[in-house]
Amino acid sequence: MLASGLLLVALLACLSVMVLMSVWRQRKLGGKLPPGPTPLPFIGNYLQLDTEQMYNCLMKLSKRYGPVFTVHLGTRRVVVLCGYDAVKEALVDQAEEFSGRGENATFDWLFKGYGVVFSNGERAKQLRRFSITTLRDFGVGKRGIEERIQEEAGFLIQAFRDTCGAFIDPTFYLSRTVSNVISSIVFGDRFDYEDKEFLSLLRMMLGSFQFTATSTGQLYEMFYSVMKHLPGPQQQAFKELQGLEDFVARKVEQNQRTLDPNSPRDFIDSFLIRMKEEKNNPNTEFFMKNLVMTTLNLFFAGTETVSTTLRYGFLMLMKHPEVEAKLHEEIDRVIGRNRQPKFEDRAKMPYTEAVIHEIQRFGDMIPMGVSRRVIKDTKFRDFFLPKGTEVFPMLGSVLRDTKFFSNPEDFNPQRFLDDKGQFKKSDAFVPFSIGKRYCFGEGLARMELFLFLTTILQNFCLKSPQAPQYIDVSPKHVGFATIPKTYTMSFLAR
Ligand code: D3G
Repeated sequence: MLASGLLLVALLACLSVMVLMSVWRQRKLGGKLPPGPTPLPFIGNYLQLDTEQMYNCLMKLSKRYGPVFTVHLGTRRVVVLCGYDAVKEALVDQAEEFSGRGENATFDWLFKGYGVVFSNGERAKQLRRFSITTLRDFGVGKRGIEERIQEEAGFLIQAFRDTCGAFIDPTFYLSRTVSNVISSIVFGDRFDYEDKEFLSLLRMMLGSFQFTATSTGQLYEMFYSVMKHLPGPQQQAFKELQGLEDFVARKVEQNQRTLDPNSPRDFIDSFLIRMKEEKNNPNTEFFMKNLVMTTLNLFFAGTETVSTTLRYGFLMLMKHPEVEAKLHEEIDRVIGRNRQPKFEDRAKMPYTEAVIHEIQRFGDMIPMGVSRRVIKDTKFRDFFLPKGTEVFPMLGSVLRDTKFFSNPEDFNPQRFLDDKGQFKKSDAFVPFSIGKRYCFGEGLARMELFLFLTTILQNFCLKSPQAPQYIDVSPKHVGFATIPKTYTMSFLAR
């Protein structure tokens, strides 16, 4: 009895010392966590949030608590950064501290910390460096990939011609074309547009990407530890992600059987060769799991983001026919009808450049960013963020920051032009994020957006079954991603 009493006192004393020490450490670092609504046990701030519109709810909270505040998504403590200043001060001015990766419950179900996108520390660093170098080796940023994109654009034009002006849902036309560019790099070849397996992979990417944007997808971000065991749409998303992993794993096996260490055919081969080189390094990050997951990262991110942007872009252009007309004019004047667009043309096409920027700004592909994490105890403004704190850089709030973009809810390419009609950069244009973990596919994405958009408009007029005033460009879902409403359109040969 006495012994257990003493043990209890000792335990309590220990606990108090630990609490005091952590308070003292916080004081020493100056300040405390950013303010925010009081969380309840387990559900956090669930009662203050609406999973149908997480972005809007968080922005509403920032009106009350300021541009830097704390929110609890279930048991996840997240610091939210709103507006250009807060996001830039964190991701750029304190780049090292904010370079960790936070959670994405849906994708983490599959990736479990492996691969280049959803990983941390030395793993993320090594895989990022390898990915960038290897993409370059396979022509990214050079003529090689430009020619591949031009060729693929040619196949898309033919596919649209074959529709003979019928109204179609452009989703898979665009995703097949976009996906074939990254597929050529990671798998060494494009898929045939009639390939049934290809279409099923594209459905799996679209399905799981859309899920992260839905209300259930955002609810899953809060309560994944319970929901992963329950029936619901999340199980379908898991099936799709698993299907994608299985496909990549089969591709890797095929490559292994036919590998020539002296001449890598694709990203997978290059990774296999690096695995051999490092097989005696006990700390290597170049092993099978990272190979499969990194390849899937590139395949997925390289497909879904650009193709969703183009799909949203066409809807915006049909809503604003005067913008489409000016694009046609610039394309006819600078490129003409008799040769394929090339990336160099961009320098002479400020209007097109402005439209692409406005499509990306308005489209707001990843509104809350891919979540980050501070990798050490961090003093930020007057606050203290303990090591490991998750951070949401609200990219959408930067893309709509009124200090940079007036009437940000309007689609207006003029905002990216000066009074002489020259292209005007904006520091708040951050669809690829900023800082140490910005999107390293940015260069490839920009080249694809320019070449696909100009080649399509060189050959077609866009036609909606609805009059412009009835076209709804508000998103279908906003969660991890922004997803445009489903629609049909026709491509009329010019
Ligand atoms: C999704 C699934 C696997 N790997 C990457 C993604 C993804 C979607 C959007 C982005 O990454 C941002 N680059």
